[in-house]
Amino acid sequence: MSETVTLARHGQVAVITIDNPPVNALSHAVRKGIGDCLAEADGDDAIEALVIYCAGRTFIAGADIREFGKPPQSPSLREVLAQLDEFRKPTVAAIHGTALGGGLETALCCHYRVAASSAKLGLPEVRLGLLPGSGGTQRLPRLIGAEHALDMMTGGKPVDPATAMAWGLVDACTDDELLKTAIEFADLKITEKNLPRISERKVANVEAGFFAAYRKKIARRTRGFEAPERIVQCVEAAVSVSFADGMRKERELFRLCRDSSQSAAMRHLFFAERQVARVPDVPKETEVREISKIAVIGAGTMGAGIALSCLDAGLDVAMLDKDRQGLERGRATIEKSLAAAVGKGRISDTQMQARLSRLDLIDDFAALADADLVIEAVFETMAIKEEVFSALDRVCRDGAILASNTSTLDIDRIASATSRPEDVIGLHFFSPANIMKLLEIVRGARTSAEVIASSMRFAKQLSKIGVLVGNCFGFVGNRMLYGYGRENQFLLLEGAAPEYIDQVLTDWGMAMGPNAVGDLAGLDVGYKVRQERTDLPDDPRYYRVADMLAEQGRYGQKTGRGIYLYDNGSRKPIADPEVGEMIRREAERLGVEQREIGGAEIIERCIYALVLEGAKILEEGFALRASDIDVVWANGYGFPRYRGGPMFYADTMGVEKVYDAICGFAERFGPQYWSPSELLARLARDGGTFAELDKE
Ligand code: T1G
Repeated sequence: MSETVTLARHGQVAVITIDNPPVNALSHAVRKGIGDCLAEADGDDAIEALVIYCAGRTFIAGADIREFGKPPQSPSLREVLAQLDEFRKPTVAAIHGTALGGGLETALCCHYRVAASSAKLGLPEVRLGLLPGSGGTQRLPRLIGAEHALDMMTGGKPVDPATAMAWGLVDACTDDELLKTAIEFADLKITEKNLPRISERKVANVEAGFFAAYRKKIARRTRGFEAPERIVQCVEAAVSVSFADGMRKERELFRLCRDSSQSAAMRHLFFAERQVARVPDVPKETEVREISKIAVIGAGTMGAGIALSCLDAGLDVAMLDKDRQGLERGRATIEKSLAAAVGKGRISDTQMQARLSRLDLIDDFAALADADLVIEAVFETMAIKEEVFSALDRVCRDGAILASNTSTLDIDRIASATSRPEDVIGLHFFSPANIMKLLEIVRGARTSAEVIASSMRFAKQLSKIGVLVGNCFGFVGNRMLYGYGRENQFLLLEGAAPEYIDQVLTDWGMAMGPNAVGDLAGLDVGYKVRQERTDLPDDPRYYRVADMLAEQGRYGQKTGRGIYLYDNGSRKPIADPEVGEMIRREAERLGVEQREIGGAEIIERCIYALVLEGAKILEEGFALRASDIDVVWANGYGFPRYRGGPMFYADTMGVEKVYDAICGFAERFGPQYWSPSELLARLARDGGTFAELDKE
């Protein structure tokens, strides 16, 4: 018995307790400890039943992801779970917190499962580019049927105990004293003659054509992603071959996933999304300010979305707009979104009403006096923002945090409109603000460590991923987006059809193509930003197509026409031959020669433009780590998680290969946009990677 895993007797029932903070991951010590305790319990006749329990905040949250890529250490999880599966005496898993991955697989090897009503149970391996590799793909469908099992494993979402009870995944649910309940449950099973062993069951009947239909159902959301298809193959084996053969199939496919670049990319993001919270000059013990009263200035799309995000997090929100109609529109936007969530069963009507009861509509700045945090979301015009911040400076209490949701404007200039620049910060939300997980936290030159730490914690309060970025134009995400969008625009002039560019990039893994994104966001938005800029390249081709469309009032979905057409309110883009002809004529006028362009060139020019700008951002110190840049693009711009983010992708392709391609583009298209950064040249020359750079 070790410190990490102990065995204690409670009458005839013994309890194995795992204590491996922070999430009881199945490290080597835990696996060995469980195996030793099972052997001891098996040999002790005074023990008639067994409970597996975890100390701390959660049941086992899975295999220890940090052990991946290292030499395997015996016993493997499969060996320990085989020992548990064959255990002769009744075994009960007592589940609280999150029983995930190998944790749920451990519970599935027990005869029974008792869960706290607040627990969550899931097999989220797919989110790491993996599949449940310790029997989960074989046991889960035997217990809850093929469809529920596939939904859980290909989606990766955990279920609550009520659902789990309904599906037969847990045998009892309790509101309190979980361990006591589990021991009593085990006690009652001591005389049970036919202990239910999942490995001996069959999967409930599956209709002919089920798997073909299921593959069709998930095809769109899993395109290019290997793990989901392999999970389907495992469940097909669970239905068609013996348990032992199914386990062999699972092992074979698990190894393919584990050793794939897709899984390496997703494990990279898993840790990168936790690393963002570490800011070298803002130590963990930095004092944070209590944030419970929020004020949002501006009730437009972004302001209402930000207010809703705060309401969803249980905060009180005062939303201010200069006119009553604007306020009512903002409230209506929030109500509509909440009603849609009720309709989808995401929240109850009571929860919707509770959120609305915490929303206060105000039209007087004086009402902001007691706000802990004010988030400005007014027009993207510096003059207006300076006016707002000067007013906030006059009315807000000392210690209030004053944040701007600006997506590009200079935080230092906004801060200079106040007498308290140390309390000013950028909180750049991504639309829709209540859905997108990314929050760019923009530090100004004088933003205090306390305000940064408070903002990082605020991101967690909203269940968002807060990435600290520097105050350059466009910060990190949008600054990189300009290069990506620029190449799309040039490719249009050079003869690539918008729908072809979008198809190539979505097949590559982007959630949406750049042209569909432009129509979704509104071509007028980018147009207005470009009108405000004084540093645009002296190049008539630069965003010329987007400007032409905006000047014709073709803003995109909001006007029914953008680069695509949209049939009365539909969001489905339809290619518009008129636009194709317009681009051709403009290319001719600009002297741009049109030609056939292959998919590889489209991907390299758009994605390497991201890598090049990301390297410059790192070099200039506007991002703390290359992995932070990956987190921004995976959570704010639909970059495929199974490619790890632009910088991880460059490492995967080989930095030298990317550098050579960029130098080739510089020769072909001129150095104006493709002059390689010093950092990129150095990494290419020394055979370095962005991952190693982050460790320096
Ligand atoms: N292994 C190692 N470390 C882990 C870990 C894991 N499975 N899960 C979390 N951590 C660390 C995390 O890096 C962070 O460390 C700290 O714990 C707190 O995490 C065999 C092969 C459990 C819902 O995918 O979803 O089992 O930054 O900040 O927000 O078939 O962690 O403090 O140093 O996320 O409260 C399957 C992954 C693995 C679950 C808690 N399991 N974890 O969330 O805290 S593969 C998973 C989570 C597997 C089997 C297969 C979440 C959480 P640090 P946190 P949280």
